[in-house]
Amino acid sequence: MHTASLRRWLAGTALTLATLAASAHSYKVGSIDIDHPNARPTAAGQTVGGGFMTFVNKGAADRLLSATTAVAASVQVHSMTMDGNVMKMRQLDALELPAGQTVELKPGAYHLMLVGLKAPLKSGDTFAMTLKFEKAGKVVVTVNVEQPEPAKAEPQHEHDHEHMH
Ligand SMILES: [Cu+2]
Repeated sequence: MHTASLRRWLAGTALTLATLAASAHSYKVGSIDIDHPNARPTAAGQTVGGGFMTFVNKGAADRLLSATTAVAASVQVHSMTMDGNVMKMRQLDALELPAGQTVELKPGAYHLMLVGLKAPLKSGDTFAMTLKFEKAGKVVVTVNVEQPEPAKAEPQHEHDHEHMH
């Protein structure tokens, strides 16, 4: 299911991780707080991109059912796990948001995959994304396109990803 352009996207995300800074912004729908929706800039010709944010569920268990945006043909919920040295992505039907828990979407873990980008995402751009939760309902968030700052010290497991490139 994954293509060369996706591999390029992964190469970009392997460098990232620790960021969180300047332009933090957050939203609230029902009992769910949505913190700092962001996406990585993409190269010309790249048709997929990663979307990230943090969900803090202060109420009963809920699920993120879908996400849509005008900048991509579709948005998929993906999980990513290491199977030995092989990074595997899997499309999920929904993202589980357990009661009282925080679920962080970030490179190398759960993420939103923007599929069929209509134009490259440029650092500094923003775009709207509609999130639909099973219980909390719909909310429109603004996604910031950000070039992550280089991590000062990469977590050890990130080095494993280098074998992929
Ligand atoms: Cu993915």
